[in-house]
Amino acid sequence: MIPSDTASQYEALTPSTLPSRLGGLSILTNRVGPADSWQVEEVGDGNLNLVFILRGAAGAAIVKQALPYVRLVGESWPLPLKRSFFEYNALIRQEARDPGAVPEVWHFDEAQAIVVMEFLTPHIILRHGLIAGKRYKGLGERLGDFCARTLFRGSDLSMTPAAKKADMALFAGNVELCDITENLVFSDPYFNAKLNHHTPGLEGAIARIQADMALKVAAQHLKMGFTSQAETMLHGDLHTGSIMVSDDDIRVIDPEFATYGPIGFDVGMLISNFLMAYMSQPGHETSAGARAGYQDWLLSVTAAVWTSFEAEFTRLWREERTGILYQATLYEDQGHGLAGEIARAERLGMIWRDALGFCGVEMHRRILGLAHNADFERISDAPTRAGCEARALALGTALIHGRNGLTGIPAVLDLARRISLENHL
Ligand code: SR1
Ligand code: MG
Repeated sequence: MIPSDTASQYEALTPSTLPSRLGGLSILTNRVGPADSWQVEEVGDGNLNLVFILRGAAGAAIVKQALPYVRLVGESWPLPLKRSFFEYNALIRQEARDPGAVPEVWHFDEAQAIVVMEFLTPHIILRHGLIAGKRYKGLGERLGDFCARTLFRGSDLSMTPAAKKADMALFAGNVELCDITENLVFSDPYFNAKLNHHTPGLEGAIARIQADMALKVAAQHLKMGFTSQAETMLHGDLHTGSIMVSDDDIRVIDPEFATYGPIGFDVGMLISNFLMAYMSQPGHETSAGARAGYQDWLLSVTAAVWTSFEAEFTRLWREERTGILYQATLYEDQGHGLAGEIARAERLGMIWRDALGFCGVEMHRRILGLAHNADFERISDAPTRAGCEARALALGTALIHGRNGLTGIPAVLDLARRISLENHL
């Protein structure tokens, strides 16, 4: 059942109250040690929640608690605690659909909007690693597999109609977080919205975007896809800040924006964030061209996300197509396996075109809207930052306009390489 908000019982944790409030949880005392050994640190640097690292005599844990408002903005923007319920439900489904991809969930308290999870160490947020110029083996491949498994297995290609419809109904309750995406991603960048902000020097690039009527039409076509193509359970906020990495492990975190939506949404958001990391690199290099090799690596990761997604989606299509869509009874069982393959290729083409559009709007909103990316924000020299951001904006526009004509990932990489050499201020 979708919870109503239980704000009357709710109380935000603090490092000093956490041991007395959670010290009775046997899952924590068993795995972390007795509460009198706990040391607690609040480390949340995201836009919405409290995140505590809890260390004790026997181990460590993460305690994540939703706040009743948007942390980035403050109490003037209330946000329901029930997002924690959607995060918990998404995490357990992602674990079932792609075992080992997300942190292990140890405990969920709906009234207090708390999820207690495994502490990932020595992991860091992927975005921080990309800013530092670190490479991670198998990164794009693992993330492409994650997208294919969670998106295929959460859809009518795989689930029973009853289970899929029940999950659609459940995640349809995540209204307020969808509302954030609907406004911040698909509308705000295309007019002078109240919460927008930008690097000085981008005014010309912004004027071009906001005067581009075809772009405003395309953004709303994409928004309609997001609101109405209830194809699968999305992560809903799959950027490089929602991924934790170590040298030999990759995990996806923070699915509180989970909702039913188009398969291409998560794939497009993810690719977008790698392409923004690519465009931001000149702002992080210590001498001109020092990050060129690293930029090539980022493009290879971008390519691997798509090619691995495509390959794993294809495998699942051939081996696990147990849902009500494109049934084997219509194709393979009639000796029409070729039709099944044509249907798969056409479906992947639709996902690809959707993904390119979502990729473009994500680029625009991370530079023009409320919530920016550290990839650009950490560039201290404003003219350099503006130059990098203007190239990313131009790439976003080209992807949205060109989404029906860009026939494969090599064409996208060529476009990114070309725009990275141009001045778009
Ligand atoms: C008000 S929340 C802004 C952004 O932070 C989250 O991580 C999502 O990306 C959201 O759009
Ligand atoms: Mg998040």
